[in-house]
Amino acid sequence: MAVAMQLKTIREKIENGQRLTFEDGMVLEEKADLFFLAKMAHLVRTRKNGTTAYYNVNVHLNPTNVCVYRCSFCAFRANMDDVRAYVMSDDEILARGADADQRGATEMHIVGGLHNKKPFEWYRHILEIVHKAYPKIHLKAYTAVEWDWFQRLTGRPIKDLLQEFRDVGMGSIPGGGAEIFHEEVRSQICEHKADTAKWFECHREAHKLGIRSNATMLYGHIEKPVHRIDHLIRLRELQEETGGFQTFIPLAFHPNNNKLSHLPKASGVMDLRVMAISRLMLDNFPHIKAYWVMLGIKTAQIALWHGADDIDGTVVHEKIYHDAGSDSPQELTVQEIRHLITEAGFNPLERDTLYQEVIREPNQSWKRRMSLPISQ
Ligand code: V47
Repeated sequence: MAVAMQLKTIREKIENGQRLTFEDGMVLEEKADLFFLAKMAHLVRTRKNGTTAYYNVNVHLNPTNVCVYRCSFCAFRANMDDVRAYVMSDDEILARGADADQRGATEMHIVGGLHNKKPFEWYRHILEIVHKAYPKIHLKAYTAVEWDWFQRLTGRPIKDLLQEFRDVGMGSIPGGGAEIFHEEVRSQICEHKADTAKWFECHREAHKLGIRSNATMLYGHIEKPVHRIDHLIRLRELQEETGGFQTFIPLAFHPNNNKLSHLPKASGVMDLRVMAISRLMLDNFPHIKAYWVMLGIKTAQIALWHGADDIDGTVVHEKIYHDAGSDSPQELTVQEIRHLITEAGFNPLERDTLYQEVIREPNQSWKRRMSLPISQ
């Protein structure tokens, strides 16, 4: 079929709310120009989220960078005897909680290395102390790779571990560790850590328990278009089964200080293409996030016109990307975030981790509005 005809068929499917196939995804990757992708992704984005662009007020906590794994893309990890190695004390962790509370953060995003010597109880203890001191802050904690590690440490089913950690304060699961699911790539960039089946088992079990999660895709390294489309379709299939994913976050590979440093950084066009194709293929995901720390502020702003409806949050204390060479600032103020959303032509709306609207009181306190203004 001629390209124009193929794109016309895809356009009609999107306009009629029909699902795109793997082959359609490959046509988008290989034959559609950016303008076509932007137009189509914007249609879907507007259908799902109107002119709203979500953000939140959040703080990151990476309790240790010591990690048993050696993923080739990672600039954050350290060996136990590295000068860069650190392990946060309880006091330092609680100070981060106090900082989050003082900033009015509604979320703490907690992920880190898999420390050679730390028992799984240490990871649970972190949630316990933060939740006890700051119960209002939602703890989005530990990626599937960490849950898999806890299972390896204890020999217990992931479901039990999820329940146990939920009981002490875990609220939802971040989307990291997904990288690229296809074995041809996964075996080359993160051979030893949780495999694709484990990643999906963890998210499936979480969803079955009513725990929401996110999903990511690390692109712009050695993967090919076929691997990206395969990745998106696998996620779409689990979402069809459970409905437990909230947000998809495409993560551009940052090449500094890691074993893939010889690779070039993804271009702005590639960032926007991946964003738009993700919006189009993941028709059952309510949200697509343009993570400004990774994309840079300017690209994140324009990504709102390429399918994204969320730009993450104020993100204080982020380390994983900054260690890998991100030149984004260390944090954005709420005023800056609202300005960049408004300037792009969208309506900023502060959400909590579960996409409930956050209402700020003049006295600095905040509360969650229990129903969303826009039906998903
Ligand atoms: O899994 C690590 C990626 C992820 C590099 O759920 C790198 O809301 C690029 O998952 N270049 C962790 N990427 C971050 C993550 C995340 C971020 C923001 C929001 C959410 C969410 C989740 O970071 C890892 C890996 O894919 N990563 N090193 C690097 N050099």
